[in-house]
Amino acid sequence: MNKAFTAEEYLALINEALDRYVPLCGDERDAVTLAMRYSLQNGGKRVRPMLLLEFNRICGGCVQDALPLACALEMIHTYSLIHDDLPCMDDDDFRRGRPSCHKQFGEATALLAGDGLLTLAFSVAAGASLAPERTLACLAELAQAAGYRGMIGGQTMDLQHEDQTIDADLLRQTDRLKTGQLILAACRIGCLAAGAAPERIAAAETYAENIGLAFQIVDDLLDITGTAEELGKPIGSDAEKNKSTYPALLGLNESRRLVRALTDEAINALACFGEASFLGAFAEKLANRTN
Ligand code: GRG
Repeated sequence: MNKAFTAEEYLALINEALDRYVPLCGDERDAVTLAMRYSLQNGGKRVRPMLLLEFNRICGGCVQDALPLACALEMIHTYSLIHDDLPCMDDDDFRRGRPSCHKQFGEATALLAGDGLLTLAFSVAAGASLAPERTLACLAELAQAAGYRGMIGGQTMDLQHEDQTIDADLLRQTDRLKTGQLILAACRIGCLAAGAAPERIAAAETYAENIGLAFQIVDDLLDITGTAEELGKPIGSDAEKNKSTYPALLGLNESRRLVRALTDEAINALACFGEASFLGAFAEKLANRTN
């Protein structure tokens, strides 16, 4: 297996590569480039690229080969956050303690910055130096996860149910797409890029589905029990927007119990990888995060 990385090492690698992919030089000092960089470098946790790189590593892949795919996924995630904050969507003024992209650059530039990141993601991913059939499989995976049957599908369901109380099943279906698909894509692409065996891909899916749902429940919990300082945005926005959330439907204690059970399930799925301590600790870290 290739050399192990710490979360800090992955973070530095990802941030440096993202910086390189959206350079600031000469003619590129335009508002859209500035807005793309502003949102990409917003102190995000880089959850998705780290998952991708670590699954790739434990399946025998090389970090430098998978790095373009990891950055592409983070660009798609960042585009989704820029568009999600727009007035026509969630209308949020703050993201990670700073004005959201449209507050800083205006709506038209924010819209274009999101579009720019989405399209750049595919160009960067296509440049991954893997066997062509692996690159193609990863591109298809990215498109599916981000698309109308994936994250956009989840966002659509979310908008359809605005100001309605929905049951936990429908909430779960929405989040499985809206939040879950990019997390699933991270784990699957990591495996696909390394040519992993089907049983390992299946185990990565089980891990992803469990941490994906736990991630969303923690997000809902933090909007009630977190602090504005740590989250970088005001708390209580779900209740203010009348959103159906796990704590609202199931209560705080049951939501916390569910996060624990999902995290345990995710960790159990790692057995077939042998040494997977990073991913076990990562699942715990996500369950206990404060931002
Ligand atoms: C607009 C096409 C389109 C999609 C938006 C992802 C999404 C769909 C909306 C975001 C709404 C939201 C807050 C969902 C909760 C889970 C989530 C994706 C949180 C943000 O991800 P983090 O915590 O963010 O990984 P950082 O800032 O760390 O990158």
